[in-house]
Amino acid sequence: MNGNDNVFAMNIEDTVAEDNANAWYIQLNQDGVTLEEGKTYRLSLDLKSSIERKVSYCMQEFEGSWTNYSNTGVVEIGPQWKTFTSDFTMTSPTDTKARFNVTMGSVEGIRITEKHDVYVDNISLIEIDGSQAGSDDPDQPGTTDTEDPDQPDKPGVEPGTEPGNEPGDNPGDEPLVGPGTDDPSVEPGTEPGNDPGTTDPEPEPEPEPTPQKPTYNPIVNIIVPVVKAVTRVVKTVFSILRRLFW
Ligand SMILES: [Ca+2]
Repeated sequence: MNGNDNVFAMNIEDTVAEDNANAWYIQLNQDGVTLEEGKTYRLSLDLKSSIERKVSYCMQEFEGSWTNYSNTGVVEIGPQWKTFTSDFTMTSPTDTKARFNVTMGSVEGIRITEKHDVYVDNISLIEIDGSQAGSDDPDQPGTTDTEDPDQPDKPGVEPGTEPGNEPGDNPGDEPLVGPGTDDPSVEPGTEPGNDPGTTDPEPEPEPEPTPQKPTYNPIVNIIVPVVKAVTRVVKTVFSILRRLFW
């Protein structure tokens, strides 16, 4: 792991897992985020990777059903920065310990053994007026990505085509932080996803977002600098992986 220019950078040698359920082996997490029922939020972050690969990100329930609150999922990234922005309405009961995550393991079960770097920057979550949400269709919360205008040579991902945007038919509805592994050698307590007793691999289908009455609350920054707070967590996870697999 090495960072520069206040960018989170993760050096990955092997994503280890052979299945998507253990894609969380490599993950950037921020816990303790409050999402209030009925409010609409705009989640945004910048991602790139030294190789073409897939990662996923979302705001989700911590443990329980691992509900994917933001309806976001897998995105394709590469050497050029991409900005991903998704508006979503919190349709579940207010959660004061929601988790933001960027999942960098074997997303979609694709194991990567090529050494590479994943970079994350400018993570933000703000409350917005529901009428400002990026999609007119409440069934399809908008997820868009924006290329760096200085480097426009990379093909984009069409908004709405990423898995995870449509509830009900894709892995985005699966817990992106898996209920974990049956491998008893993974230390309990260091990664909450590995407790087999607390999770259900088949979470409840998410209720469809409902249009919200416009609210006029000021925009509130909820996540400010995530990177420093989570670096230690990722280091811990990574050190566990190293002990287990190298
Ligand atoms: Ca930064």
